[in-house]
Amino acid sequence: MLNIVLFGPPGAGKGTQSEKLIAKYQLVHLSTGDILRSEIGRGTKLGLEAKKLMDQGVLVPDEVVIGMIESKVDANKNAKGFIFDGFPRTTAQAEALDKLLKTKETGISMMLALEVDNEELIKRLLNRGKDSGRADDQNRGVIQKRITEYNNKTAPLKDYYMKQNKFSGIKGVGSVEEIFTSLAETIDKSHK
Ligand code: B4P
Repeated sequence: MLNIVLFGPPGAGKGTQSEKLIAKYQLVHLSTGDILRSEIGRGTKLGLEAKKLMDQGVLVPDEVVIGMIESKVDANKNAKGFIFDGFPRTTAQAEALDKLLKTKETGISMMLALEVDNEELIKRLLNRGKDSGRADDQNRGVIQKRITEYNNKTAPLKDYYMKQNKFSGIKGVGSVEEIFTSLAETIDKSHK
């Protein structure tokens, strides 16, 4: 199986690149952000609770997102592999993911990290906020909070995957096509 963790700060282009990667490698896309937004859209209890946190730019509790990922992995038993987009975001989530994949006799193949500077991230997210309707993209303070959450809780995962020799950093600034080419080259090199 080819199981990729697509990593990077908010607005790094994880969702954008995931779409292209799933088409090329026929992987199942698991985005915790998309799953949470779908819960919000349906007005579920989980969605209502998640919305309060997401609108403030803080992470949703680990047990909630871990449970969501477990049920999605279980629902896709015949998948050739997965792209985990926006998950894991904390060490507890990374450990839970390793444990879950082990029970399926598989594991993470690699972490691909999109590297983008703060100024570019803020510009992209404010720009998306103009027409996306996403409350978390419309306020500079909330965007800054998401970046701080990333630096405090998510960035340490770089070490977690580096220790396992699974980390690759990719320049995330440039055209969507250029970045996709770099990602595909890195995947093809390590997964023949
Ligand atoms: P997410 O939905 O994961 O979103 P994101 O980090 O904001 O965006 P992404 O990196 O996917 O960027 P995109 O491609 O869209 O998270 C939202 C919230 O959900 C979190 O703050 C948190 O509260 C909660 N959450 C989600 N997962 C969680 C977890 N595991 N644990 C706890 N809480 C969780 O790109 C952004 C913009 O840039 C787009 O407008 C795009 O068009 C543009 N763009 C992309 N590539 C570009 C390029 N090369 N050049 C110029 N612009 C580009």
